[in-house]
Amino acid sequence: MIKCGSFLIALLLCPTLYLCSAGDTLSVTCDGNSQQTYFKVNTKYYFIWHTNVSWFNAIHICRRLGGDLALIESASEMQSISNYLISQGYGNTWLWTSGNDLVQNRKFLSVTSGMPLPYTEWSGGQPDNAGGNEHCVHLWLRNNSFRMNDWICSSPAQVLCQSQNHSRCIDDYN
Ligand SMILES: [Ca+2]
Repeated sequence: MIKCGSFLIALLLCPTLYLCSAGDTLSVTCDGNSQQTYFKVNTKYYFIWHTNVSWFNAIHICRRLGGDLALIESASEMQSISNYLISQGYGNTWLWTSGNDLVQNRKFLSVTSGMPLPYTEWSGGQPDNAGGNEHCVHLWLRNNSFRMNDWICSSPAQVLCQSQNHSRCIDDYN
């Protein structure tokens, strides 16, 4: 398979872009920061930030490295991520995602899309807004699958970032 790492390489190696298929990793470099490698799971590319940080810090880390906090959009995506995390030994890891109900309690939006979460897979009894202070969504392993939980946004967790969907919006300057 030919991996098109840049537009120039694509032009040189791929007479038509249809001959190129996406690889299993994606390298992104932003604004002089070190290159970040994303891995492919199902249809999206992700990376995990392995330092525990607040949800607010997590947003900026993903953006700084060319991504966004993960937005899980379907049961298949949730299951694929869960399988991957388990296979890679992340069973004790909590990971921030883009979901939050900071604007309105119990109305969960994605800071990545600005839209209501299209899919949720809460672990048992969640979201419970324990202590009235849980407004950010992370993943944790419960009953052999990674599921969602609302948690305190300032608490420290690792971060699941996804690559940005540059085709989501269209710039039209006409
Ligand atoms: Ca909770």
